[in-house]
Amino acid sequence: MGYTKIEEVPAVCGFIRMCTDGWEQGWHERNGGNLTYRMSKKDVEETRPFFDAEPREWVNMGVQADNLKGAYFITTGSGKFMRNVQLDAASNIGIVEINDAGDSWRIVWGLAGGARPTSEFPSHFLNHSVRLAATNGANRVIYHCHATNVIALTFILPLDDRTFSRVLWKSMTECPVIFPEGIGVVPWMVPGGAEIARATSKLMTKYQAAVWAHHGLFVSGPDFDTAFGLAHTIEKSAEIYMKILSSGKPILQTITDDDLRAIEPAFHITLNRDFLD
Ligand code: 2HA
Ligand code: ZN
Repeated sequence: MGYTKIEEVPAVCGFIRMCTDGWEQGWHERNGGNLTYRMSKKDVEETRPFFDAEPREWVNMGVQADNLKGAYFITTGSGKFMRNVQLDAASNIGIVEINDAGDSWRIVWGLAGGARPTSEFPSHFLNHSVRLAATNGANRVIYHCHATNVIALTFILPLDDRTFSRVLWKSMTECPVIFPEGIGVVPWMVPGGAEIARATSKLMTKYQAAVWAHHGLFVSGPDFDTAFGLAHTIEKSAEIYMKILSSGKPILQTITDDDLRAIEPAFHITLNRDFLD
């Protein structure tokens, strides 16, 4: 309690840091990518002293979730650049409150000058709902980035969950430990709409992350470190695979399915059986 600036509140500080981290990775050209965080009661109490005297008008989202009625989110702004968040939070990010019907938001802080939440807010919102249910309330972060090598892979691999999961598991040893359930793949779709939101949220009932073909990566997590770490791990594994292919050399050895099975007892994980030979 008693923060002098909203940027000092841990939730806001962590949110801003993640925007900068993503920018520094090269995943957020121009206004690419977006981030949302479902606030805890403590986060809301710590930021409330900075809320506007009058909240702005309610805006219907075109999607609805019972388990997010009355929730508060920190969100990046539509058309805003990740690289600018650290310089001017109030213009580039904001806090929105969800109504009692779970179908509309209103801005209570930030997004100055008539800005609005990210164009992908419907996708983020539905996926918060799905991941909240799938993790018994643990999930708080949804993050979308234009991860370069993940996008590149969607031009040369068949667009199915099994192929992507196996390639990523086998390109870096700790990947199966970090996403043992695998990863989903969404075919090319128009960004920002309810259709991509629904297709993604269907996959996120069983995965922590989904690839958007020719577009980017969509990940979830309980906190900023874990969500960012997941995106970073997936993108790094994709980068290694792209480097292997780009070398033009034949692959002499790889991680086998037996190797994958051998990891299970050591790390107390169970790999998705549908993705093992
Ligand atoms: O420009 O990345 O998917 C923001 C986006 C939309
Ligand atoms: Zn995007």
